[in-house]
Order: sequence, then C-alpha cells, then structure tokens
Amino acid sequence: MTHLLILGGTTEANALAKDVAEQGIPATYSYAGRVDSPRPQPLPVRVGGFGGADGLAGYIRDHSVTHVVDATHPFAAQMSSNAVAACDETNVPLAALTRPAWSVQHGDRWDHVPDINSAVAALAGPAQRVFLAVGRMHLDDFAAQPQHHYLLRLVDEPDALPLPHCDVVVSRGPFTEADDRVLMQRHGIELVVSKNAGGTGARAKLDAARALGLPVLMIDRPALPQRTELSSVTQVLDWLAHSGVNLGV
Ligand code: 3Y8
Ligand code: NAP
Repeated sequence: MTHLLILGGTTEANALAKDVAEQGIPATYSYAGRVDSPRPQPLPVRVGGFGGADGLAGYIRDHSVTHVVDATHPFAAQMSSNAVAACDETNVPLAALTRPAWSVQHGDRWDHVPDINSAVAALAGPAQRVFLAVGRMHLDDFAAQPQHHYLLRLVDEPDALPLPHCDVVVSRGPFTEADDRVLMQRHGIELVVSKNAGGTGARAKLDAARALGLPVLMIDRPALPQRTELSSVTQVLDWLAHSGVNLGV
C-alpha cells in the first residue's frame, strides 16, 4: 500500500499536492508549523517538526511511508539533510522537487554573498533604505546593522522586532512585479536583500528592482546533500510510477 510523504511549504509542493490528490495517491502533506495559518491542502496535513532525522525515520516506520518527496524551500537545508538521512536509514525512496536558482539577467545589479551572515556583513556602512525580504527567522542576525531603515515583509504580524528603524508589511506571496515596484517606490528603497529562492513566488522583487535600477544583495543557497532531484510535478509523477505507485487509481 502506497503512502507518499510530501515535505511541503512551497509553491511547487502545493502544485504536487494538487496532482497527487487528483490521482488518488495516498499521501500526507507536512508543514513545519512556521506560520499561523498555512495554506490548506487537498491532502491530509501534519504540522510540526519530526524530531530530527531519527524522528523522521520513526514517522516513516510508524506511518508505513513508502515514498518521500522533499518539496521544501532551497533554504530549508536542515529538513532536506534530515530527509536524506532518514530515507537512507529506512531504505525508503526519496526524491527532491527543486527549482533552479535565479540567474542574473541583463539590467540586474546583483552582488552575491554565500550566506545570511555574509549578507549582514555586506550591510556595514552608512544608513540606507533596505527592503529585507528574507522573512522572519533571521531578523536577529540583521540587528548587527541597526543603522539602516528596513522594510520587512513577513507572513504573520511580528511580536517584538530586533531592528530599531523598520516598517513592516504583512503579506504572503506569491507576489507581482507591479505590486513590488509600487511598494519599493513608496518606501524609497535603495537596496533589496533576497535569498536565491528560485521559483516564481518570490522573484517579483527582483524584476521590480531591475525596473527601478536598484541593486540586489543576493544570498546564495546553502549546500545540500546528494539526492535525486526533479524539477517538475510531471517528473515526480513519473518517478512515483517507476517506483511502483499506481497512478490514477
Ligand atoms: C510555512 C506555507 C504558495 C506557497 C507560498 C515559494 C513561494 C510565497 C516567497 C519576499 C520573500 C520567504 C518566506 C517566501 C516565499 C512562497 C510560498 C514563499 C519568502 C509560506 C508557508 C510557510 C512559509 C514559511 C516562511 C519562512 C520564511 C519564508 C516568507 C503557506 C507562506 C522570506 C523565503 O514567519 C516565519 O517564520 C516565516 C518563515 C520560512 C523564511 C524565513 O526565514 O522567515 N517562508 N512560507 C511552511 C511550514 O510551516 O512548513 O502558508 O503556504 C510558503 C511560501 N513562502 O504557493 O502559496 O514557494 O517560495 N516565504 C524566501 O524565499 O526568501 C518571501 O517577501 O519577497
Ligand atoms: P529548516 O531550517 O530546514 O528546518 C528546521 C526544522 O524545521 C527541521 O529540522 C524540521 O524539524 C522542521 N521542518 C522544516 N520543514 C518541515 C516540514 N515541511 N515538515 C515538518 N517539519 C519541518 O526549514 P525552514 O527553513 O525553517 O523551513 C520551514 C518550512 O518553511 C519548510 O516547509 C519550508 O519549505 C518552508 N519555507 C521555508 C523558506 C525559507 O526561506 N527557509 C521559504 C519558503 C518556505 P525536526 O528536525 O524537528 O524534524
């Protein structure tokens, strides 16, 4: 009996969940529980950490999971590493549904930094108006550069904020270039800080920055362990079919 576990939380994971539900493949969609009200799914949903790689291995055994698709965000490196370890341990097939990193286009003014800490260091210098569109989890790191005026875009209303000069926009994507251009003009943004998330849901700010001639501090992705990587829902469904899952049951 098939039981697919989807490690979700991205646009691609949601597209996969829709097709998996339509094909009638028994599956569970997993959220970390990062935000107050995650998007509903057409599949049974579980929310919260598993308890490390061992916890995930235990979940796989206890729920007779037969296949895992890691459709988490490219910066969810811990989850992805745990998935590789747990699927090795339980001998359950794993594939990642990934999206290509964004690459610089004509008119882009990008400076690449390898990680969040390097982005913080790169913000040393005179105060600027900075669109810090990297979410909530790493805001404490940027408190090392309090001189800037930050525009923060968060999924949920924040409690306390570690930055003395900031405006907050509570909004979850996917976003549009037109809206991001208006937002950045209204806030007089001079620099955009972005993770190289790839995909379509977060790239609006990059297109808006290009249109406005603004520089972007681009945070490159963390390294991930070797695993099967697929780049479309169709490829995942083919992978499932070739792994013994009856599609269209
Ligand atoms: C909880 C689940 C969909 C999926 C929506 C994608 C697109 C919009 C763009 C900006 C960048 C950011 C952030 C972002 C995007 C999609 C996708 C994507 C970036 C939700 C969601 C969950 C999360 C977690 C959240 C993080 C935060 C990151 C905001 C759902 C809406 C900045 C990443 O407050 C917090 O703790 C938020 C935490 C991890 C990064 C961070 O460090 O704060 N995503 N985002 C998932 C879970 O609980 O398992 O409700 O849908 C999903 C989406 N966020 O089609 O609707 O697929 O990438 N998410 C980044 O890319 O830099 C916003 O503002 O321009
Ligand atoms: P992370 O740093 O790699 O994971 C930290 C811990 O969170 C994991 O070890 C695991 O806890 C738990 N976790 C993460 N994703 C999970 C999932 N889908 N289901 C169950 N537990 C999960 O991950 P993150 O960067 O915090 O991302 C958390 C979620 O937000 C993921 O679903 C990701 O797809 C989504 N997201 C993240 C970003 C981003 O910028 N990081 C952007 C968009 C969406 P245990 O060790 O206890 O199992």
